[in-house]
This record gives sequence, structure tokens and C-alpha cells, in this order.
Amino acid sequence: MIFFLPMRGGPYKNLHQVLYAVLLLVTGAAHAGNALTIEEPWVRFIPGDRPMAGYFVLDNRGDKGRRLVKASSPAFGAVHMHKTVDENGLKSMRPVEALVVPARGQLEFEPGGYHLMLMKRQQDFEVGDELSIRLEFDDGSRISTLFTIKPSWQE
Ligand SMILES: [Cu+2]
Repeated sequence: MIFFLPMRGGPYKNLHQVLYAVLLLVTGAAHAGNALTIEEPWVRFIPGDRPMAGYFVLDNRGDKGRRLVKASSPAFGAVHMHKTVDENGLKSMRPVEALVVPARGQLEFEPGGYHLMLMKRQQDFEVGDELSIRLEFDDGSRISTLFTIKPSWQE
């Protein structure tokens, strides 16, 4: 009795708690991973050292809005979020601090609108190359995917 009681009350109960916690972590991570995805990621090719622009659609299937606060890539020294604005026919770019992907909605980065400004390239690129870009959210979560470099005329 003295041997069995502690065994039942202690380690087994704890083991179940640990297994349950692991199960929650695994399913929680799977949910988080599935809720937000990067669709149609591509980069418009620009020769030389000038900045290139990255485009994608963020698809949020979760029931909470997500706030995108940062983008980065090992292939570039700096990545900023920009918005192209058209004022009386004059196009310019403005920095964007953060953007919300609405619950069960999408946020589009597309030519003429939001884009990632990819600056200070760390390597040479050609059309067809792929490069990794990571997006970070204000809750600390991150997702990354491969962007394909496409010809400059592609929209
Ligand atoms: Cu820009």
C-alpha cells in the first residue's frame, strides 16, 4: 500500500497532465499554423542593387484579427512595409508601421498598393530564384515562406 499509493497518486497523475499539456501544445500549434497563410508570394525582379518589391496575400481563417508588424529576410539587409499612394497622378511610397489582417479575411500586398520593400540585397538574384521572407505579428508569432522572383513585366 505504501508503495502503490504514491505511485498512483503521484507519477501517473503527473504523466497524464504532461501528456495532456503536450497534446494541447501540438493541436494548438497546428491550429495556429493553419489559421494564417501566405498565398501567391512573389517578388518583382529588378537588376542591379536597387530595391525590389514583394507581393503576397495573407489569408486569415482564424476568428481573431492579426496585426502584422514586421518583415525580414536573410537575403536582404532591410525589409520595410510600404504603401504606394497616388496623389493627383504623382505616385510615391509611404512607410507602413503595422497592418491588420481581419478575422476570416485577407490582406493583399499587390502592385500599386501595399508592398514589401526589399533593400540591401545580400546576394545576386535571377528570375526564377526563390528567397525566404518572414512575417512577424504583434503577438510574437511568425510565419515564413519562399517568394519566387518573377519578371518585371508580370503583374
Ligand atoms: Cu516601396
